[in-house]
Amino acid sequence: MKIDVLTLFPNMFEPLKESIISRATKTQKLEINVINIRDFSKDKHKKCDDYTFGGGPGMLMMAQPIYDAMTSIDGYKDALKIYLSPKGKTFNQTESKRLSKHNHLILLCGHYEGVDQRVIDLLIDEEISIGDYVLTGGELPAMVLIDSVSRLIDGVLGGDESAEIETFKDNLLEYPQYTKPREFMGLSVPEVLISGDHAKVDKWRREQSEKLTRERRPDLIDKK
Ligand code: 4G4
Repeated sequence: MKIDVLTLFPNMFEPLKESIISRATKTQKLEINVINIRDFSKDKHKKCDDYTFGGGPGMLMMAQPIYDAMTSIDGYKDALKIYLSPKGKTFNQTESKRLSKHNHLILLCGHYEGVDQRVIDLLIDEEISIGDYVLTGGELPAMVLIDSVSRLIDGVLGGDESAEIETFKDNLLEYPQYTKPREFMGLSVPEVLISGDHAKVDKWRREQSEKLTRERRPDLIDKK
């Protein structure tokens, strides 16, 4: 998969050079391209924001630098073009799976009060939000989306790293897990997990998942 990111703050994407995502780019399962919108400003001071028509506080990102940055990307017409915005459809694991099936994503990160509406009308296919809270920019949401989608691409996770994690599988939260030692600070690993009885282990995990989901996320039970 190829992911292009349009941003005024390209340095915010440095963390993607770490760990699993970095390995995926090295093995060419994933190509991430960060494009600085400021490079496309036609203004002598590289200005990319301005006041809003109709008044009100705050600045908006101007249409022209974003439009030129977007249309400079090879194959942009066929890519899925996403704007990260608090007004978007809420992201979840189902949406992540859907996006992971695309060959080419382009992510537009807004700053200040967002972008000129004409950029959205002309170029954007989908507005996506990572949750009901406001951030200073779309960069962290873009990185959340990249991380979540990347780990679903074939070959990005290694042998011991499973993409089919238990949380949200069957719309249930994951059961508690334990590793060595058997006792820590007076707390023991539940007896059933060291019994060696796989059927009993499966039953216990299922019950724990259902109890936790009922207590913490009754909305997920309603979804089932
Ligand atoms: C677009 C419009 C996304 C982008 C306004 C972006 C939260 C999310 C932004 C803004 C964002 C989210 C400055 C309000 C950038 N905040 N929940 N901020 N704002 O996915």
